[in-house]
Amino acid sequence: MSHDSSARALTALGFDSRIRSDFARLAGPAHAPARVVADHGTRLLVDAGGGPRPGVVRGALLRDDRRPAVGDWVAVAPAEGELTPIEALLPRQRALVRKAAGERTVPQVIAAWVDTAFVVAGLDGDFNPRKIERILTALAGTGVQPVVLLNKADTCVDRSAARAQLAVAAPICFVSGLTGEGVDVVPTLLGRGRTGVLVGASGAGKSTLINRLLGREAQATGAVRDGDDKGRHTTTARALFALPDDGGLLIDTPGMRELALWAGEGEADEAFDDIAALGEQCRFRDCAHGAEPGCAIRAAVESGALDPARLTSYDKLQRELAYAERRQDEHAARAAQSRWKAVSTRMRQRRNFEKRTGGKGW
Ligand SMILES: Nc1nc2c(ncn2[C@@H]2O[C@H](COP(=O)(O)OP(=O)(O)O)[C@@H](O)[C@H]2O)c(=O)[nH]1
Ligand SMILES: [Mg+2]
Ligand SMILES: [Zn+2]
Repeated sequence: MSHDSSARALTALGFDSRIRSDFARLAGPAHAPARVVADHGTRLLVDAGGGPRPGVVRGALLRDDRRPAVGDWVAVAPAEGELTPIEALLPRQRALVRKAAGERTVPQVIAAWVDTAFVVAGLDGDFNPRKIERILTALAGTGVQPVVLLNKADTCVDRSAARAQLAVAAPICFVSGLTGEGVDVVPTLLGRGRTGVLVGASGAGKSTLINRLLGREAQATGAVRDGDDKGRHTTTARALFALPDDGGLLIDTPGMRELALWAGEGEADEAFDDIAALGEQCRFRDCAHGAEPGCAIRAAVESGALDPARLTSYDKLQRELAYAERRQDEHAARAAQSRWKAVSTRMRQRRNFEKRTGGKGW
């Protein structure tokens, strides 16, 4: 591959002037910049502009808390046989992080260098507006732009009722990975070199959306797992895909229950895991642990199982977090509104362009 076409491929992968200067500062003369495009658990795939290659981490990157994640920019050495040595991690930006539930392990980076997080929720039996709101709260202040994709719109009879259940500032789009309806919002929002990530519960239809956008069965979906052709797909836990026609880059993730641990909430949960777990058992979901009947936290204090002083510091921390979230939310709401205006204009322009050119688009 020529130097030029490899440089073009890197730009399409999201390489920009900022990454270039970090790379120049941190890499050696034999290194090349590359992006981590898949994490198969034991093996990472990296792309230096010539397509995905198996990579192997070296030196300090062998430490758990230094392991590159999907989306990361790294410096790689010339390939040794099949394997490309990954020798430096460029300073990570806009990463989505979670902690393994209940354990004191290193935070797990879900995706790095993310511009837009598409929060996918299925409009079928499991539709849970509170869960969507929790994810959006966790995203506030990360610098990642949130967009809600209400998927399986083909199964939804009353869209305005579904929308009315969601009290969020982020743009809300109805899509169907099954029929393809509305899915062009993803490449329209991203565009060349920009990175999105699909997050949301397992079964929401993330992998179906990816496959629809790519026009091929790149990721295994729930339907295939139950089918009779098991093993046809190798499930890739996390992977970054280039959308056709410079539609940007999209990362698929497996479903996660632990999403509430992102961003600012993580600190409180770490020190007060036990109290948070008790709170889940209160009779009312919005229990303030005051005079409400069936409050599991107050019961624990009364039985002596929970030190009232710890409850007091937990309350204090919760109030501080809620305050910080409100401030971030106002900021996020304003940013989302102005960005959404720009996006609707771009979508309109693109539709008009396609009408004029007769292109079938997405
Ligand atoms: N009716 C309908 N079903 C869908 C749609 N998208 C996905 N599904 C189904 O939902 C299930 C889970 O999809 P999958 O993509 O594996 O979800 P993931 O766990 O979020 O990746 C599968 O059985 C899909 O066929 C959709 O737009 N409409
Ligand atoms: Mg999936
Ligand atoms: Zn309570």
